[in-house]
Amino acid sequence: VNKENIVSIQSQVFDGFCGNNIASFVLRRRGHVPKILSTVQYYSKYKHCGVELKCEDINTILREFSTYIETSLDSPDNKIYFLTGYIKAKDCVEAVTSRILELKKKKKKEKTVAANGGMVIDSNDHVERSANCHVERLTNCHMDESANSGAKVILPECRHHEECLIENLVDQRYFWMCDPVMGDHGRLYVDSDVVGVYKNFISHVDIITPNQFELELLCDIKICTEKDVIACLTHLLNKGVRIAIVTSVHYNFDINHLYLYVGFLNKKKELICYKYKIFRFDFDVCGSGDLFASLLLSFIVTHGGNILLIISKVLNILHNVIKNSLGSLELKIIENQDIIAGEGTNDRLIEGEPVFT
Ligand code: PXL
Repeated sequence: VNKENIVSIQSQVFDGFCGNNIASFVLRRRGHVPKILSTVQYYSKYKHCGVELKCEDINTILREFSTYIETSLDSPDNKIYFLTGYIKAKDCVEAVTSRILELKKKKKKEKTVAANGGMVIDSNDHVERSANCHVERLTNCHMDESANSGAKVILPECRHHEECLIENLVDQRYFWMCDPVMGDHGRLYVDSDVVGVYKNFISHVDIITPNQFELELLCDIKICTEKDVIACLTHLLNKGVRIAIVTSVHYNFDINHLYLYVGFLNKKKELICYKYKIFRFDFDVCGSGDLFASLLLSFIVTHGGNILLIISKVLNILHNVIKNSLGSLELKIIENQDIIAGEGTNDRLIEGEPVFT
């Protein structure tokens, strides 16, 4: 019996690569058996003509999945991982999030029943998460600051630090990775009222992976400096998100690089934040975010372990796939399938460095 249930809810296109066209290939090529729900069937990511699922259709399919989970795989060991991406309309985002939260409630009850010898204790996840979540300072693991360039280098033991372990940060039995796909570079490609829905449901998300524009929308903060990024990540974590990752921060003072930031709270509710400096290719093709999210989910499901190392590996794969796609209008997903299926360690890893205020 396959106890790993990965559900990917994203767009599908007739031509090219984005959304589920990427996620279904990446997840299957890496050995998973994902369940795929496509919220729209468009011509391409450049031409949004085609069919959009109605929220009733989404409800029908996800209710059926919920019944399937309850009846045929009725065991607390079953793991469910949701990956959500492009959803165009407000009522559809609401339908998806409501079904995810319903199932989560059921799974939580199941766990509490098992842990209490049959007695149901209905814990309130939301309150439990956001209580006492104020950020006092930015902390870090041991660092070596003596390196000649003055650059901060993370020592290897940091990688194994308990507070960076994915197992300690999220409940892997029931997990929601939300890529709040809304737009890029100041342009929305979903209905504008979708923003408010994501804001409302954000406290239930385990990992959120917005790009810079989407992070600005979610937090109502314009990002110009690192301080702004920290303010945004802090905002999301205080709302209850377990791990916040912004995938593509670009600064006017450094046009040759993009920055990825990852933030989470340690047991003392202090912010732990790391950044990754990424070489910026002259490649402005959507889909890199979709590739990042599906690879990240795969590594989390298969390996677990240190989130900082997982991000390094995923960025390593992404870097190589983009490098090999330069000059094309599409990510070359199929041509790079062996890189995509790999462990991301064939090159020097892009390392995270701790961020302080
Ligand atoms: O890559 C994000 C994405 C997903 N789905 C559709 C898109 C885009 C970006 O343009 O158009 C349909």
